[in-house]
Amino acid sequence: MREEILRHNESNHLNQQHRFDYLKSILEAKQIDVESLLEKLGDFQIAIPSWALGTGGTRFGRFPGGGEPRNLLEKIEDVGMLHALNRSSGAISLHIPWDIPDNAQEIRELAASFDLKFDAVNSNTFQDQVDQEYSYKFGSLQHVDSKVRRQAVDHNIEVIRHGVALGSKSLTVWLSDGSCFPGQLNFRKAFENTLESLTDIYEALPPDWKMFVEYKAYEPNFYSMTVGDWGQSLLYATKLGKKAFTLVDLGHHLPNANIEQIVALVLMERKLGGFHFNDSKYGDDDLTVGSIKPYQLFLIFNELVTGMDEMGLNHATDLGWMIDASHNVKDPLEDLLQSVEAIKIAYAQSLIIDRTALTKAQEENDVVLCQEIMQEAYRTDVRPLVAEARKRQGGALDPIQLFREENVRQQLINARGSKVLATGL
Ligand SMILES: [Mn+2]
Repeated sequence: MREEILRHNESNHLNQQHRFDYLKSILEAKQIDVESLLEKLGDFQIAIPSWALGTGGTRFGRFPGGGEPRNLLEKIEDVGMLHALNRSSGAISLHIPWDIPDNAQEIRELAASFDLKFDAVNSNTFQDQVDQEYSYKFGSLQHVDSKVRRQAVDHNIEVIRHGVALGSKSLTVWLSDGSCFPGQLNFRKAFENTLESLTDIYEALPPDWKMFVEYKAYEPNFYSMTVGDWGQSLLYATKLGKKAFTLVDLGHHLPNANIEQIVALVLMERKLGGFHFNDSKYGDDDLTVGSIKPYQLFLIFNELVTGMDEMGLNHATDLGWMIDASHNVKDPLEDLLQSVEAIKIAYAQSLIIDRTALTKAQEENDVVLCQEIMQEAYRTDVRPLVAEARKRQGGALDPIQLFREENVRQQLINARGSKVLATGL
């Protein structure tokens, strides 16, 4: 891909130069250090989930597009290709048991050859696997039967073992546990069982690992979820200890929730561990990041950047950044390129907010000026800046254009076939 990228960048050079020079002059007039922005953008990496590389589906159907990765090796190749194009997807997040690394050494070497790291490993107790003894129909870590809870705990510990073999440093636990009807569940017992099970898993974590407790408001359970919102997640994370954190998935809130405020407060408590990026119109739609509510994404990044700066945290390394999206009408690889781009744009916009002026306007209760300052940053077209950072890291100025110019999808179909199905959602 190296030569193709150079050729592509050469042919897009003039257009990029005009746009970048124009933006640079605007930013420099505001005393913004453009070189420092480019450096931060270059460092910022977003992990790709192994389950988003195939076409997603709904309970009504799935319409695969062909050339999907048939195994973990091919999934790593796909993420490697994305990372070569955008130099911003330098990690992969695995879901066990959908992607069990049979030969960890081989998998690690392949990933390293693409300059990829292993982000959080994800456990799965929301489905029954063919060889498992007890069913998760009525929950896993919360279950009334201790034998079911033990099985779910053991699975999580096995996932940690796979993660250790790959060099991962975190475990994400998302539970579908809850209840569908009033009266079905004793809420306090379900919480206590879950906490006890999570404690068993927590104790199996290596010292330098983090545990992310992901919450979700509803689905698959529709009356109650045992980790239903940020408050419950924070409660578990606080009781578990300093290696446990809340994970925010943008699609896991009730409609119109003020996610940026949740992010600000959980971060303030030093309990924000990571992010699952996606976008939604109605619920857990898992749509492309930034496709529906880009302003909300920008407001979230505003809280992340200002909070992390005040706490002395490193934007690129101190929180886990991951995409969690999947749907059925786009080429999954093009979709992931769009999602990563949307995240970087929101991040770049949040870096150019005039914070001194905003703080002053807040202290003077100048509501109009506060909005002006926020929207001045949001309405600045930072795409040439993001592209410049990508080019300097060796990526393509326009990754999607190059993906199409090189007929990558057709090449994948030729190599893998048109009727293959990736494991996952
Ligand atoms: Mn998620």
